Formats: sequence, C-alpha cells, structure tokens
Amino acid sequence: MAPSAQASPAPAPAPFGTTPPGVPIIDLRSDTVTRPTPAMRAAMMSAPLGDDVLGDDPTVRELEARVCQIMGKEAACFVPTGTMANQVAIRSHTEPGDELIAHEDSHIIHYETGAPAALSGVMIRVVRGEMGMFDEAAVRRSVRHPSDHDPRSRLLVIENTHNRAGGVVWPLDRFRAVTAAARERGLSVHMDGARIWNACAASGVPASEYASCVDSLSCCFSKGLGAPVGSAVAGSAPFIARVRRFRKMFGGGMRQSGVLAAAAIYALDHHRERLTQDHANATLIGGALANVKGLSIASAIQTNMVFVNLAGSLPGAADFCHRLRERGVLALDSSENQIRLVTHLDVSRAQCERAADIIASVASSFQS
Ligand code: TLP
Repeated sequence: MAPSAQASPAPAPAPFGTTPPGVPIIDLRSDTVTRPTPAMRAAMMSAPLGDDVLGDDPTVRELEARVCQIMGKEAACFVPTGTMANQVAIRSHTEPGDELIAHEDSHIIHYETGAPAALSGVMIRVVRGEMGMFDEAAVRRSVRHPSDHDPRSRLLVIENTHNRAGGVVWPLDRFRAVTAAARERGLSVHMDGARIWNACAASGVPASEYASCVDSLSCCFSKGLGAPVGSAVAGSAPFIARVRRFRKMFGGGMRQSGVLAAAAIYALDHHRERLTQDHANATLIGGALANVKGLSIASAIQTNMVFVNLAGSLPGAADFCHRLRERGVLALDSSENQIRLVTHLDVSRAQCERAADIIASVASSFQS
C-alpha cells in the first residue's frame, strides 16, 4: 500500500531541561569543563614518554620538578585527580583512628564521597567560621589533649581558594597565623590547593608563600589552568615517598602519563596569568545579577566563582538550572535555593555577558 500523503508532524518540543538544537551553550558549571587548546594538544602529542610507575616518564618528572620549584617543596607526585591528591595526602599524614580538623564546608567533607573515612579510617572534627575561614583559637580548641581515650589530633586541612565559601582567598597573614597555631600544637597541615593558582592570581601572593606554611599541598591542573586531567601533591621527600605508595594502593599509578603531564606543564606556562580575566568575568556576572529582583549574590566575588541565591518567588535551584539549560546556560545547583556559576578559559567576556542576561531574564519571568 502506498504511504498516505500526510504532512510530517511538527518536531516534538525538546523535553524540559534540555537545550534545543542550535542554541549555543555557555557552560558555567565548573572550570573543570574546559577542553585542551590546540597548542596544549600539540604539547601532549610531542611529549617524551616512559612508564611513570617505574619512575621513568621524563615529562612527569619534569612536571613534578616544576611543581617543586613553584612551591618551594622538596618533592612532588603527579596524580589523576584533586580528590586523589587530597586523599593520598590525608592517608600519608595519618593512621586509622586519627582525627583531622577541617572547616565544615570543606571539599574533603562534602564532595569526596566519605573517602577520609573509607580510605584512611580517620575522624573529622569540624571548625566553623565565616567564608570558609577560621582563626587560631578555633584550631587550638579543636586539638585534643593526648589521652588513652581520645582520637589523636593529627592533621589540619585548609582549602585555598575555598570552594563552597565562594572561591574565597585566604589572606596570607591569616593563613600564616592559623597554620602556625596548628603546627605549634603538633599537627601537620595540608592545603587543598585545587585552585591555589586562582588564589595567587587574585592576591598577588606567590604560591611558595602559602606553601611554606604547610607540610603538604595539592594543586590541580584540570580546573582554571585548563588541562584535561591531573593534580599534584607536594611536600618533603619522605612524605612524597609515602604518597607514591598510597597512590599505587588507591589505583592512581599511571604509565605513559607524560601525555597528561605535558598538558599540565603547558598550562603552568601559559594559563596562569590569564586567570585574572576569569576573575573579571565572574565579577561582571555578579555585578549584572546583583540588582535583579529575586537574585542575590551569596558572597563577595574574589576569584572565578559566583554563588547566586534564589528568592522564594523563584523555582528551586534544580528547576532554575533546567530553565537556564533550555536557554543554553549551564549552571550547577549548589543547594536547594542557590546556583553556582564558574568562569574559565572556555567562556569569553561576551559569553559571560550573555549568560548574565539570560539568567536575569529567566529570573524576571517569575516576577509579576
Ligand atoms: N571540585 C569540583 C566539584 O567536586 C565540586 C568543582 O566543580 O568545583 N578540592 C577542591 C577545593 C575542589 O573544588 C575540587 C573539585 C577538588 C578538590 C577535587 O578535584 P577533582 O574533581 O579533580 O577530584
């Protein structure tokens, strides 16, 4: 039978929360979404390689040496992720049953799947404080006296920039005072420096200044620096020897990982100075949204993050993000009534302006 000559049906509308075809996407979910640039890819393609688990990948060695030089530390170890960097550091500083101290909003508490408990068997004692920070007194109060009954206070973990607090930079004098108080009480100190590069670009403080206050640090190449993969841990040589052992135990020993380390070296050489552009773009978005009815900026913008509170007259954050996605703007819901926008090297100033317009127009559509 011949097919009936019916008009083809109108295309179904895109389901709620999807971006219709043809709508350009501005991805502000995280600075982790960047794709390697052509020049970075070229650096990866031409990197000399070896087997890093056997210790002879020259490009990984070069990256680790660069990190030592930048941070003023004796040794460094390349790892796949920021989470692994923090977790091998925590495991290397502690023994099961020990306690670490961290701010209640820390990444290691909220976003690392309970790994300190699962992988290191440590307890976490939280400290509180405005903007992801705390003071010496809070550290002193949290350190336990040695006793047969108590867990052993062993480690302070301090995050810089502080993610959930809004990309906040620790002022160097405060950072010095807090870390010194911890060390006086016999704690080791680890800095979660996933975005230490942003902290340094914003404050002008060299990374080595922050690093000199801590026993170990993690830093990521896969966030604002724009490498596809990779983080590092830095510290003393004996500490990093322990880190290497736990990296292997946690499944993070990689082989021809120089192909990734090459991207990180390229990022260190070419993408650090430009971070101030991301900060300016975040400030631009914050400024554009500050006076929009129903929206308020959660904290002063210091680096590349903007946390926006949604008033009760607006949909919840997950729903709001779906509506933004329909207009091509990708954001994350950071709580029930808050969204997070992160600027990075794959979004231009013009795209940030456009994203702010779209967010304002979605918010305004709910105001009568
Ligand atoms: N943070 C991610 C999410 O996990 C929230 C993001 O998009 O911001 N420390 C800090 C302070 C971080 O913000 C992150 C990533 C990590 C560690 C972990 O890095 P990865 O994702 O490489 O394991």
